[in-house]
Amino acid sequence: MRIGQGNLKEILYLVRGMRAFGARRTPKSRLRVAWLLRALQWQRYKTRRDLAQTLPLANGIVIPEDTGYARLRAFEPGFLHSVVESANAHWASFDLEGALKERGGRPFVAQGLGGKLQRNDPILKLALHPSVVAAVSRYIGMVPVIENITIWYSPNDRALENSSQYYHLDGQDVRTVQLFVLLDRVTDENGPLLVIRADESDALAERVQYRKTPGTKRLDDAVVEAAASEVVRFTGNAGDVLIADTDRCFHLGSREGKAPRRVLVIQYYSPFAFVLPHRWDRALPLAHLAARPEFNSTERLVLGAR
Ligand SMILES: O=C(O)CCC(=O)C(=O)O
Repeated sequence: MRIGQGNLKEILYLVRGMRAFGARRTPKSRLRVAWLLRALQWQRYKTRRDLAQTLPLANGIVIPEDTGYARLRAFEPGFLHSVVESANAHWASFDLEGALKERGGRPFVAQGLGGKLQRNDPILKLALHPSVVAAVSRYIGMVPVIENITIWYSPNDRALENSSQYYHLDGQDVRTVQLFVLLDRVTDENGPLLVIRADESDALAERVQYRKTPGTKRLDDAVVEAAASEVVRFTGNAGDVLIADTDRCFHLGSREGKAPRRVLVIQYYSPFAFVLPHRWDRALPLAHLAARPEFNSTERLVLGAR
């Protein structure tokens, strides 16, 4: 058998590890690799999976399997106000000018909060809220880890080729749940996040054999929108919350507009995500908190304990 250049490249990814290899596969193939990654750490997977089943769903917070997203209206406005206030206080210490200069090819800059949050910070209270953790755990199929908590600032000042301004899947795992909190009012002029429901995205990803490689990861608007019954636009007021699976739902955001946008993003996925190392506890920015006595055992797993 002749090994073509494309196959050779994939073999090299396999040599780098199952996770790097799995990240580049088509949807069904990714699921198979994901299962293998879970099987290789079976006991750790089983602990998280079994615990997920016992966490009670509450406050009507649930991520539907078919849409893969939900607007979250369960929380008291006062609580969400304190989340926005805390984000604004963190933002005040951010060197925006410096970050914009180092922006590279990204349509937004991000302030990582992972290393800065304390137990009593409303942002961490939201991230670890039992009803959020239960809903994300049930949807992902195990107690997840928090990848990071960040504030995104999108200047929306230009179109950037081959960027997240075009429809894509994140491809970090087989399911990644992002909880977005608007920090300012967002209209169609602020480059809002656009999301396609999961079942329609699944069908499209399968049809086009979607792969997260540089040449194939962005899809034309026309192709995606022809396959969708609706395009959900995450516009609204400061404190509005959307929760969405960006590994399953095609999405885009930060398109060129008339005004910037700031969003707080809490991102959850399994510790077996393709983008994490085998020792995820050494890589996750909130994992250092997992040793603190003020967190319970479920919270420690979410923070990144092994
Ligand atoms: O809202 C945006 O700017 C795009 C977000 C995005 O691509 C993502 O969450 O992966």
